[in-house]
Amino acid sequence: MSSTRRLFFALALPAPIQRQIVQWRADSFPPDAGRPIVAARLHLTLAFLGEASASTEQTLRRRAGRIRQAGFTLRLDDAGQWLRPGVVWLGCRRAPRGLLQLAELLRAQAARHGCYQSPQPFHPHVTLLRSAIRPVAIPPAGFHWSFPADHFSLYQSLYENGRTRYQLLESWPLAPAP
Ligand code: 2AM
Repeated sequence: MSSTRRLFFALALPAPIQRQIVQWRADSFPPDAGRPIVAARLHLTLAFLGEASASTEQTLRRRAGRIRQAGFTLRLDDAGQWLRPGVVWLGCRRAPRGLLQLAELLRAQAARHGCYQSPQPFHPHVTLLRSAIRPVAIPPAGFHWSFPADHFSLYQSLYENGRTRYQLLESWPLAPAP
C-alpha cells in the first residue's frame, strides 16, 4: 500500500497576531471553556485534503503553483461556537471575496483529484478552542485583527506522542492586493 499524508491548505497568521489572539482568548474565556490551540498552530484552513497519496499531493502542489490570484486583507472580527464539534472559532463578519475565491479554487481542485470535500458551505475560521462542548459566552463585538494575506501554504498534520503538529510543506505567493 502506498503511503498517504494528512494535508490541508491554509493561511498562516502572523506570529504577533497569533500571540495577541492567545492573550485575548486567555482574558475572554474561562480556563475550563475548552482545550486551547497553541499560538503557533492558529491558522485558517482553505481546503482540507484528508489522507492524500504522494501523486495526489504532487498534482495539487503543481496546481497550487499555477494559481494567480491577488492577495487580500483578512480581518478577523467575529467569533462563535459550534457545539457539535465543540469548537470556538474566530472568523470574519464579511469574508473577503479573494479569500472565498481562493478557498473555492483549492477545494475544487482537491475534489477533482479525489479528495472528499464536505458539502457544507465553507465557513472560514480559525479554531481557538477544541472540546468546547458546553456553551460559552462569546465576547461582545469590538475585537479585531487584520493582516494582509499575501501567501497560502500546504501543511501536513502529524500526530506524534499524543500531540498534533503541523509541518509547513510549501507556500505560494498571492499577487499584491489591488
Ligand atoms: P478545524 O480547525 O475546524 O477542526 C487541520 O486539522 C485543519 O484541517 C484544521 O483547520 C481543521 O479544521 C481542518 N479539518 C480537519 N478535518 C476536517 C474535515 N473533515 N473537513 C474540513 N476541515 C477539516
